Amino acid sequence: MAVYAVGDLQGCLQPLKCLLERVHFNPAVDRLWLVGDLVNRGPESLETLRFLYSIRQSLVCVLGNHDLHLLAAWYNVERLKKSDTLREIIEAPDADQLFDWLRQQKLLHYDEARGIAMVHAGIPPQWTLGKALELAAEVEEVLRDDTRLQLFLDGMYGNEPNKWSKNLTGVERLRVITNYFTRMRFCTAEGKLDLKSKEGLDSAPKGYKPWFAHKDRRSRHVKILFGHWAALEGRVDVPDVIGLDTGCVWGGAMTLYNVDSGEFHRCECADDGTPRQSA
Ligand SMILES: [Mn+2]
Repeated sequence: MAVYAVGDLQGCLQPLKCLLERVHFNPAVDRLWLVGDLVNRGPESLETLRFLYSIRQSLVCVLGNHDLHLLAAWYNVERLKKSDTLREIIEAPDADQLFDWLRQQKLLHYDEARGIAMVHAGIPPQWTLGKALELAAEVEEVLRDDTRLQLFLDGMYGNEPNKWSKNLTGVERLRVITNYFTRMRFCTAEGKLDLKSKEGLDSAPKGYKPWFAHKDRRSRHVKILFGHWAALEGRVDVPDVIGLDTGCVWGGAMTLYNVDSGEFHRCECADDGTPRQSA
């Protein structure tokens, strides 16, 4: 049995299949971990979700900002923007099944035996892994709760509050937790978020750093796999923090990481999300 983790798919199904063929992925024995942003922007969001659903017994997924946006658009189609490529999913005959599966997924996964966590954007410096798991579970519970889900999705958008406080309640509390796990790039050592800066490392305002670069980060003793930040191109330079988004949907590559051996594989992505011949 092998465990493979793959970066942001964003509806690019062919590069995913290229990677799975490369490692002879066998869903009967192997496991596939996904860092989220399964859909949107790429050419085959609906087919990607259908494929993932078909191998759901072999998957561990965490949700990204685009996945949550899809859930919100499912409840309120007005949420769709021009650049979104999600309408085909909402209008699909099997949409209910796909949504029910999607909302069962986590924001933070921790494999205790391996000592490895997986999250879409990151874990803010002021949270231990234990705290992060506890707060991720609060949002995961709401995602599965029919009576509270829509209220959360309607209130999910926004950049405030920009810092965690244990006194936060209701949708503000859920919003800041969700922003840390699914949208964060830069923050201060105390975990104050900057959600406005562009992706480039030189765009951080004074006092802000990539979430993983704060040296007293309280989750630093755990290995963390994450996606979301294509501009890093996988270059993180912090031991035990592995960035897997290599910008497939932007004409970059899709990256697969063998969680146990540490080996990387890449399939190059053309602008339309189809794999190019690659070494
Ligand atoms: Mn993302």
